[in-house]
Amino acid sequence: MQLDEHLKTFGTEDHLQQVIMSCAQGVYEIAALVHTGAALGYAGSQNIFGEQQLKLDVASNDILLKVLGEQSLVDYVASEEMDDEQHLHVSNTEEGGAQSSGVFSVAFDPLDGSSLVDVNFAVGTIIAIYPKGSFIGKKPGEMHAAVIAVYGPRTTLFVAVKGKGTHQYLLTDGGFMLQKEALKIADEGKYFAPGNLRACVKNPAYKQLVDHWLTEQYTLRYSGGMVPDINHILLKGKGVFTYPGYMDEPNGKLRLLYECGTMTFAIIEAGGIGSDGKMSLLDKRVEALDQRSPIFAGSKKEVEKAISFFV
Ligand code: P6P
Repeated sequence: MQLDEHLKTFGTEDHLQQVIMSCAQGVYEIAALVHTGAALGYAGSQNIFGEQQLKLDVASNDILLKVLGEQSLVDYVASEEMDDEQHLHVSNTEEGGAQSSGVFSVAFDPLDGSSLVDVNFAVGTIIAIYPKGSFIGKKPGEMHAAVIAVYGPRTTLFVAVKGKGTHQYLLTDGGFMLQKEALKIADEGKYFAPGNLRACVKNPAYKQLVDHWLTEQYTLRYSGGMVPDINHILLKGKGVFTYPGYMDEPNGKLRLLYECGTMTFAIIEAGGIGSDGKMSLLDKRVEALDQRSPIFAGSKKEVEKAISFFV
């Protein structure tokens, strides 16, 4: 079943479906870039985090800005590769104000883990569809949907719609076709994806947690790409992904708006949980576009167990 047909089967609102399909078009074009080796090398610029941008980062960002810019339904856009959010389709009102036709605001990490492309590891695109308006002050729990692409041996797409579950689609010659409907994450499962192991040196709680996983003979599944690592949990239906803070970065490396909130939304729609160690990431308010957050996400009991080492 085609993506657009499947979205209709669970009553996806028409305007939301249109934006999801625009995101899917963007993913289709980014996949072509990633898989054909176009746009390799450095762009000669830095993003808001001071990270050197790859030509692939900039090209992927431009693709999403294009497909979303063509959508009159999009109000604000924000990207990990841009310094600030952009207000689209703004027209001046007779009273001298500004208004937009947009209905949704869309935040994205156009190519998460892009530095892994040159070693041919899987990477991904993370897209969050929020209600209209600025992202500042919003919470990931307000999202309408998440669209998450995995560029690996195959290109696959997760679409999670609020209250309607998380579903996987495979890019075929005939477009995105339903592969797995209503993914389910069990409460327990012995896979672990331990990000930022460097923190073990100064954070004994993390060292004890890793020792627990080793003692209990958990299976390590960590690639350094958040999207493929969480893809593994979603498709195997169990496991835990962690990226805690550390001394000089108490909130860790991953961004609430562009990565942690969106990935958690898809995990929760599949029956898992996602926390910063103290609260659900869906309830964590976006105070700044570049806000970072620790993340513990996946099987409910595995996440709770992991967090228990830090209290
Ligand atoms: P580390 C990729 O650069 C990324 O943003 C996430 O996709 C991934 O989970 C994390 O960083 C990996 O970080 O410190 O293990 O390189």
